[in-house]
Amino acid sequence: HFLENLINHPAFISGECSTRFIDTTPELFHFPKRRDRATRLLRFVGDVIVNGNDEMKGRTLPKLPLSAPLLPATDLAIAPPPGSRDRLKELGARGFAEWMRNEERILITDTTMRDAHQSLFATRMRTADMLAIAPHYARQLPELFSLECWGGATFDVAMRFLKEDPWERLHKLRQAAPNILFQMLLRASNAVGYTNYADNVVRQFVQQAAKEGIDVFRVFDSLNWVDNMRVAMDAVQESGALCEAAICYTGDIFDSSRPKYNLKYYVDMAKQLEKAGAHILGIKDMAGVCRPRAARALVKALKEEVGLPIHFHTHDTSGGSIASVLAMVEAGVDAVDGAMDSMSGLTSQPSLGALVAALEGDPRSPGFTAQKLQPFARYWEGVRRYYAPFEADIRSGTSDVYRHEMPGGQYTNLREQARAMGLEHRWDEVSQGYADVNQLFGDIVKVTPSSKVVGDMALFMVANELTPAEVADPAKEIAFPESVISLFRGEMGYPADGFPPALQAKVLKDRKPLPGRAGADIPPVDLEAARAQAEKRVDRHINDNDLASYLMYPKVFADFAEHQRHFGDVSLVPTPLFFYGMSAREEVTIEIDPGKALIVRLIGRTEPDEDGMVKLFFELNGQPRTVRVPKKG
Ligand code: 3PY
Ligand code: ZN
Repeated sequence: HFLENLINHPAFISGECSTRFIDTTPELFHFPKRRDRATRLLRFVGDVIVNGNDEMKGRTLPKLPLSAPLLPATDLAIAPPPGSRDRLKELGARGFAEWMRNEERILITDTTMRDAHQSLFATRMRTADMLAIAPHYARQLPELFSLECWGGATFDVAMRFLKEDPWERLHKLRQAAPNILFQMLLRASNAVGYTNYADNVVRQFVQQAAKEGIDVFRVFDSLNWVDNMRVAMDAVQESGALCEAAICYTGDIFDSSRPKYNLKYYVDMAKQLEKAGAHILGIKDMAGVCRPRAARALVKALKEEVGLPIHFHTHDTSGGSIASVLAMVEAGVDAVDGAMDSMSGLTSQPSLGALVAALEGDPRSPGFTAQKLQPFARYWEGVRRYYAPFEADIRSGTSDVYRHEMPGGQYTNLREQARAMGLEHRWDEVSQGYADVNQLFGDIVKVTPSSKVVGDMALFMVANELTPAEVADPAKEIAFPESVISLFRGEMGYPADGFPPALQAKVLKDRKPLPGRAGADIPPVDLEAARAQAEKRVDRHINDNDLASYLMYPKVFADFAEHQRHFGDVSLVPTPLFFYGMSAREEVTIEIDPGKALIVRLIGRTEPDEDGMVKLFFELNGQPRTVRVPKKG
């Protein structure tokens, strides 16, 4: 390697090197690192070949080999034209919001890289598949309002299951698409986790996310408690990014049997959010239960009562969401979410192609044609095939969602949880349990993390054959799941009308509920002490992004760091290889840096020896390489 580096060095070739050349040219010694990277990645590939990817255990594999998704035809040599992000830089957050309000075009968010895959295949989409198409978005779709590509469940799933760094994803996407606003979903005081964090942890997280390139933070609270949103909202406003504060839509404003979720409830909340400094008002219909008539009435009332631009988010679980989106567009909503056709429908967002086609020739048309989206839909269709084993077996929309109100982003995850507990065949009972638990809990807003608690309790009831009456019965002893105790203790905040006191007393036993906001109770974290602790735990330097990951998920982060140390940056491995390995004589390219590739060919393998080790024979860029992998189980 040294000789190779030396004879290829331009100074050596041109004869310009002195006797000190070797001492003063450190790059000649760069080979060990690269070799190490290759070794670690080959170790990972070998492990997948011999043991399979852990993530595939118990799943049905697709028919292999899978063909590569077709990218749009784009001249990537041309610089991206100015887009929404340039406008934000020019106008600032308030000016941008004003521009949104005055814009006649409907503004479009594409959720494909976040909510769509969270809702369709348990958040498993990998960075490599997003990164490949990002520069095409930048050049062909600069009219988009935003790309929702971060936050929600993507943060922990990236580290936990995909073994990749969510911050690296953001960083690389940002470089690839510098002109379109990037949007994330932030669970207010729960940040990207499942319970309230200390206020300074939430602030540190927002700061880092804004620094790494998030421009729009959609902030919501899982119980619609505005007091629990202020810390996050203030931090977003301080960062200079757009603060989109969302009301979570539940129930039906016309259902007189559930008067607490009436029009006044939402208008009051919107006014509080406006007062708290929001730049944009989000309507977050996480389950997809906002019907067209309600959509129209809601936007009309909000437009009359609040001065903010309004951004509508929904899910197509019922199959009827496009009607609600169009009703909102007619009623004057400013921005809406959708997903590229092949990533839309079912529990995901409504189809962007259908929406844009519906508005062709309309004064509110978004400024591009549905046809322009087709190459993107085709690419995502190919990508989606990679993830087939994670899809829920649902063939159609279901208007049953109006009964259970399960968020689209939770649906596939809850089915995953049910599967892991051996309860997938009892899914009907789980979904009925979900509706029952909601009533037991006092008819609450259900969105992460409150929805996760409702889901945990539903699974718990099905697994333990418990009826709602038994759960409510003070005489029946029940060891409630931890998350239920935490919810009733107020660790995720409180609904406006509190929890039902009798059940709260039963769940908490002799524990006391928190007197107010959890964040006011949790002492600030000493960030430098946490960094030192994390450094000790993972035995390497911890930067501010790593620190944010550690503060959110200490164990998940530590396990991920360990995986990284052993196997390197596996986000570089193409998705079929990552999940399904490779067969003998197959050749795969792993691009480890732009323009720098490892060409890996599997030549053959041995049976496990007496120590259970399998030898794999590869060709790496034409050179023979042997990897020894322990056969598990
Ligand atoms: C999340 O918080 O991850 C959601 O998608 C909520 O809808
Ligand atoms: Zn959603």
